[in-house]
Amino acid sequence: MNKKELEKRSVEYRKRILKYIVGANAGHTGGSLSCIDILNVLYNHVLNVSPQNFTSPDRDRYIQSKGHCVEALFVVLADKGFFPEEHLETLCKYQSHYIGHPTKKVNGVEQNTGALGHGLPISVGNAIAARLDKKSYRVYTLMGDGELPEGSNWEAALTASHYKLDNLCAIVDKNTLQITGPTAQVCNTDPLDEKFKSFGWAVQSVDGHDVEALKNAFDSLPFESGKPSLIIANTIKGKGVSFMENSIKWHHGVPGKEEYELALRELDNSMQKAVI
Ligand SMILES: Cc1ncc(C[n+]2csc(CCOP(=O)(O)OP(=O)(O)O)c2C)c(N)n1
Repeated sequence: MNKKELEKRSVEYRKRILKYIVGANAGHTGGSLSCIDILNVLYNHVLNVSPQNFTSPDRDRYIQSKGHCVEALFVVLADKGFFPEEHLETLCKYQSHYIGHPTKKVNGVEQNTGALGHGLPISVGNAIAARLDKKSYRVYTLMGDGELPEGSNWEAALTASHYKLDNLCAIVDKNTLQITGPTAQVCNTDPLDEKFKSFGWAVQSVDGHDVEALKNAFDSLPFESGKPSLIIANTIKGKGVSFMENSIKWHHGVPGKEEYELALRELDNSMQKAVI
């Protein structure tokens, strides 16, 4: 997909994220809107994953460690044909498999996540398995910057460089806010690039809403032979809806009727800009 097509797709995904969060009256709005451009580029440009090859041992693995932003993942999986989009009308309803965190009961979900700090360790295991099985698939995991204080991430980061896992790519959706406040105030992880480099990783920072920059970063993997790669995606929590941007309230805020209509109007306006 070219830049314009990806940008239009992102706007469409943002509208659907809001639609299903409003329908469920629950969800992680801000963090889903911050990571959706990353998921868009992953699923429409990078990953060798489809409903047809999902049981193949050769498929790429995508593990969404920031599992609370499952709405972004579900919307993209539906778009890629893993399940009919109408299924999302059952999001968070009694007995639905479409719950508030990824579960393998949903087609296309690689791992159950949601307890933060698990995606990177599981991804390291998958990347080691690829080596042992002599497979060329890549493993990708998406983390939040507020997730990084979990100690398991740093054990995994050490292990990844120890085993020279250059088939592993972690992406940090660095929207600088977490659940209770700015990440820098809750538990500062900056300077993130220096920390990961000192753990033996190769690091690139990009604008996480610039689909072209994301494509270029993913296309140049591994950043260094013999090292795991980290993409620091600088993003805005709530991106695309002005009154949701950079606001803690929207970590798991659900828009009311008027807010939803206003958000859709804004997104429709940005769709027109994306078309030109
Ligand atoms: C082990 C664990 N501790 C606490 C939580 C509760 N929790 C849910 S979201 C969140 C903040 C995560 O922040 P970040 O990773 O930056 O997410 P984003 O801002 O991208 O939504 C927390 C602490 C959790 N899901 N798992």
